[in-house]
Order: sequence, then C-alpha cells, then structure tokens
Amino acid sequence: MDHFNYRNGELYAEEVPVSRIAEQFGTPAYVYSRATLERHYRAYDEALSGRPHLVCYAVKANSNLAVLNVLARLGAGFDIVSAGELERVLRAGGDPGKVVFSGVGKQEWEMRRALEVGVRCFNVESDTELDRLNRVAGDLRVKAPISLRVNPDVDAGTHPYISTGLKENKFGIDIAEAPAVYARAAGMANLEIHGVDCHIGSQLTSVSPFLDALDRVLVLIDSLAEQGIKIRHLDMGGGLGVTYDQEQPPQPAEYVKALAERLGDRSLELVLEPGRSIAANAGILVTRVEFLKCTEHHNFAIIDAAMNDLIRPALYSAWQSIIPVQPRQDVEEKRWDLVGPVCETGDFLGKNRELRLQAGDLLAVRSAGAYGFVMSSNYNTRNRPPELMVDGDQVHVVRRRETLEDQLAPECSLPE
Ligand code: LYS
Repeated sequence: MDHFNYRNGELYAEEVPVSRIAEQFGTPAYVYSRATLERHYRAYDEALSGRPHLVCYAVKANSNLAVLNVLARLGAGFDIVSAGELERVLRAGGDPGKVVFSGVGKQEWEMRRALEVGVRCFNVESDTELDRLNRVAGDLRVKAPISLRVNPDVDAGTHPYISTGLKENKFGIDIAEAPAVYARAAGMANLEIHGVDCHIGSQLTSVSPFLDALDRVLVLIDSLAEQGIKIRHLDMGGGLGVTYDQEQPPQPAEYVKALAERLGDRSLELVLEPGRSIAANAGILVTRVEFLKCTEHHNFAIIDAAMNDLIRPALYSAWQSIIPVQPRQDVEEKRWDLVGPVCETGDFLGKNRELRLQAGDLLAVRSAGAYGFVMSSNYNTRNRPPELMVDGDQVHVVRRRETLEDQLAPECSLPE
C-alpha cells in the first residue's frame, strides 16, 4: 500500500535507493513518498465519489508545507486545530473554503483569522466556545458557520491517550446535552448552524465503533430536524487506523461503504478528517547505527535518531516496524534494543527486534509519516532532522536539517 519496497536487495523510496538519500542528506532524516500520499488521499475521495463529500486532511498528522501542497493540488480540504495550521494551509495553496477548524481551546485571535479568510466551518467543542465565537463574529459583522462536536460516549478500543469520544475525555459536547446547545446556538445572531461533528479517537482498527457513533449521531440529527434545526453536513472526524504491526484496519473504501449504507438516502454531505491513514505509511525515518553495545542483559544498537525525533514509542509504547535499508546475511541475527543518544531510559525506537546489524548500517523506521516530525523536539539540544519528499526519481528537500544557529537564535543571556 506504499512505495517503500525492496529492490535488488535494498530499500527504495519510489525510484530512489534509500541508501543514496542517506549518503546525500545525512541521517537521521524523514523521507516521504508523494505517490503514497496521493494514493491514500484518492482512496477516500474515490470511495466517496457517489455522494456530496469533503475529505479534510488532518493537518496535525504531518503539516509540512509540501505535504499540504501535494494534497491541496488534489483538491483536498483540511482539518486544522490552530491558526498556525491555518497559515500553513494558506501558504501551501489550500482553499480556506474547504477548511474545518476543530479544537477545544480556540482563542479569539484564531477565530478572527479563520473568519477573515472564510473557513468552511468551526467544529465547536463547548457551550462557552459558542458565546466567544458569536461575539467575535459579531465584531466582524459576519456569521460564523458552525457544527457542534458531539461526544457520543463510545469506546473506540484504542490507546487511552488517543481515545477522544468517551464521556471522560475533554473533547466535544455530551451528545445528551447537544439538542439544548443547538437550540441556544440557533438563537445566536452571529452563528449559522451547518453540521454535526463527531470524532471518537485515533488508530481505530475496526468499523464498529464508528458505526455505533454514527447511529447515535443520526438519532440526534433526526431530533434536531423535529426542533426545526436542519443539518446539512455530517463530519465523522478521522481516526481510521493503519498497519504498524499486525493490525488489519479496514481500507477507506470499506469504511466509507459501511458509513454510506447507514446513511441511506439522507441528503447529508459527508465530511471526513483522515490524517494518519493518509500520511503514516507515506513516510519513513532513516537512521544509522552508531555503536553496538552488548551487555549481560541486552544488546543495544545505539542509533542516531532518538525520542526527540520520533516520540511515539516512548509516549504510547507504540510499535513501529524497523527494517534494514541494505539487509545483510554476513552477521548473526540477534535481538536488539534500538536506542538513541538522548539522556533518558525511555529513549528507544524499538525493543527486542531481530536484526542482523553492524555499526554503520542504515535502518528505516516505517509508518513515520504521521505524528513523526510534527511531534519532534529539540530535547538535548538536538537539531531536528530534515524532511525529504521523494517524487519518482527526484528527492526534494522540503525542510532542511536544523542547525544549532536555528535553535539558539531566539535565546539570549541576561544583561551584564
Ligand atoms: N499523536 C498521536 C499518535 O501518534 C495521535 C493523536 C491523534 C490526534 N487526535 O498516535
């Protein structure tokens, strides 16, 4: 399903050997595949082609301008959670009229900017946010298009840190309270009700929690119609999982078909907000083995990428496949813990991996295109890696490697 494959005994990104990329641009480095991004976006767009729809790529998953530009050229919409992400979308040539603005803590200046550029819809996450948005829209003498993000209280069956649709989560408005909040919104002069939004979590590997949520949302939409509130679009959020290990998540086509069957002939526009399922497997993190260190208890391979570059293993105990760029047979296979140079015991990218390794070898951490670079930091004053986009036989630097100067520029010492 992606364009990272072995050819002649070595890993390629589309038409380019990954070893050549590492030689030219150094390691660690994020490498993305344009063809994979396009394929994943199209899988949604084509599956939805029979009905009014909008695929809003979740910018948070990978917000590099080139990634956004590739998707904007295909006509994608975007799901944003900050004014910063909005500026990225605009800079990348995205259409503000296809932007939905989510997030529990939108500030006034962010609302103002989104109204000025004319976003498609605000996914409002609380009663009090409605008041703020109504006021800001009034100041600008415009009407703000809104959906309420409802929390349907369904168990997404995912990691607790990335579940969002349970009563105890901070997200959305309790679905039981939604009719009353919609009624309030309908009475506000500067708001215009467009839709209902619902997002239950991330990395879901089965369709059934989505359908449970959808059933509850449809009951809400029907009861709103009885109240005289017409809903034009239904935003089912994102959350479709990817294969990191053995997971077998539904493909977009299967997922969309299941949603469409439930929707029947309702004339609702369907909005989806996929992030991970578009970007994750369109990227790898390339790293080099610096040292091998075998102790009584463990074999450590110390690599040049670390938790500051890719935090998912440390943060969620996430498992990501790690494969050799140029597999070798001339050394014995051992179980390795792949650890970085950061001064934390939690600094690992993989544990107990069976690999044939020598110092100097290149490894690729797969599924690193989503929640990889975007969650990176400068911890331990490490320069963040470059982001490279492969397009056929071309490699484009879409973010150069950071320098120490970049890092130190905003700081200064106290005056004498
Ligand atoms: N950052 C998370 C991950 O790496 C997912 C967050 C999803 C956004 N609500 O899995």
